[in-house]
Amino acid sequence: MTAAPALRVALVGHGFMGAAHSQAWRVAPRFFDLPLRPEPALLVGRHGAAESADRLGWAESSDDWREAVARDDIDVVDIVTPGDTHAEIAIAALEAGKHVLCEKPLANSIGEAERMASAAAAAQERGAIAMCGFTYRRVPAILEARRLVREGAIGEVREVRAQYLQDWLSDPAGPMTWRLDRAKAGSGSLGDIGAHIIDAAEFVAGDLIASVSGTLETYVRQRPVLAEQRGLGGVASDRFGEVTVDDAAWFTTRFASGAMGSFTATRYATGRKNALRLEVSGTRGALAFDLERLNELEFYDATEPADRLGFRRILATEPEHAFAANWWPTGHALGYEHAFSHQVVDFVTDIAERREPEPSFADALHVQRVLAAVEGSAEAGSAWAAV
Ligand code: SOE
Repeated sequence: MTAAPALRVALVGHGFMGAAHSQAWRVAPRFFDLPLRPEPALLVGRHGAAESADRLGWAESSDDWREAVARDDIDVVDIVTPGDTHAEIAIAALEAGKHVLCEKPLANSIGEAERMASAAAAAQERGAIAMCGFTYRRVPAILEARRLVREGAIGEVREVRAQYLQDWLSDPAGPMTWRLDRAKAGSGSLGDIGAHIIDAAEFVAGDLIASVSGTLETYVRQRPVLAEQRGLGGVASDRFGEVTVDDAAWFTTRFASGAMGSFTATRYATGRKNALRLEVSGTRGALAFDLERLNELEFYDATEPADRLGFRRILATEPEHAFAANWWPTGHALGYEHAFSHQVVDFVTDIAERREPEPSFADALHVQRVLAAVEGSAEAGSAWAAV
C-alpha cells in the first residue's frame, strides 16, 4: 500500500482550542483512512509556543503567524486565535494558496466576515478551500437528528428551541478573560456560544433564520483582571476591568419556512456546564439533544399507537451512525473531542476532492449576519430585524 501524500499543517493559537485541534490532527489519521496524511508541522503563538509545540506534538514553533503563511512547505493554516485576528490571518493564508480552517464565530463583524467569504470564494477557484469550525455539526447524534429531519421522520418542522447553557461566569468574582473583551471577542455569550446554537439549529432543521427579535444583558459589568488563565477562567488579580460584552443573549427567530425558534445563550445557567440543547418539534414527531449527554438523541414518533407514545432514546454509537464505526465497538461512548477529529476527517477529504467544505465561510457569514441582527434588534428595544 502506498502512503497517502502529506498535508503539512500550521496551527495558529495554542489555548484551549489549540489543544482540541492538536489532538484532532494527531488522532484522526489513526482511526480514519484519510486521502492525505496530516503532519502537525508548525505551532504559532506569540508567547510560549515552543513549550506548547512540545507538549501538543508539533514539529516546530514560531511567534509570528506570517511565517505559516509565507512558508512553501505549509499546506493548511488552522486558526484558533480570538476573533479579532481571524480575518487578517485567514485572508493572508487564502491569498497565499493555503487551505484554511478557522474557529467560530468566523469574525467580529459582518464586514470582516464578508471579506473572508470573498477571499474563500476566490481561493476555491484556485484550489484552496476554507471551512469554519462549527464543530458540533460533527457530533454523531446531531448528524442523526439532521438525517431524521431530512427523511421526514418528524414531518414538517414547526418549532426549534435552542439553548446553550454554561455557568462559568455565574460567580461575579470570576476574572476577566479575552472572551469578555469586545475588542477581542466581538461579543459575549452571543458570538461565543449563541453562534453554535444558530448553526446547529439551522443544520438540523435544514432551514435558515430569516428574522430575529432579541435582547442582551450584562449582569456583571466589572470583574477582576486576570492574573493567570486556567481553563475558561483563571486566577484573579486585585485590579478591576470593564466587561464590554453581553453575558446572556435571548432571542426569538422566524425561519424562512415559517417555523419559529427560541434561543438562549448564557454563561449564567448555574449548574449547567456545557449544555447545548436543541429540541425540534414537527408535525409528526420531535427530536431532542443535549451536549451534556452527547451520545444520545431523543426521538418522539407521533404516528405510534397512543399507548406506546413517548420520547425514545437513540444511542448514536452504532456503526450505522456517522463516524461511529471507526471508533469503538457498539455502545462505547464518544466525547467532546471526537467531533474535532470528525472535522479533520471531512476537511482533509474536502481538500483531497477540492470540494467546498461545510460549513463554508459563506455559511459562517450567514451566522454572522444572524448575530448582528440580534445585536441590532436588542439595540432597537427588541424590534424584529431581518437577517
Ligand atoms: C466557551 O464558552 C467555549 O469554550 C466556546 O468558546 C466553545 O466554542 C464551545 O465549544 C465550548 O465553550
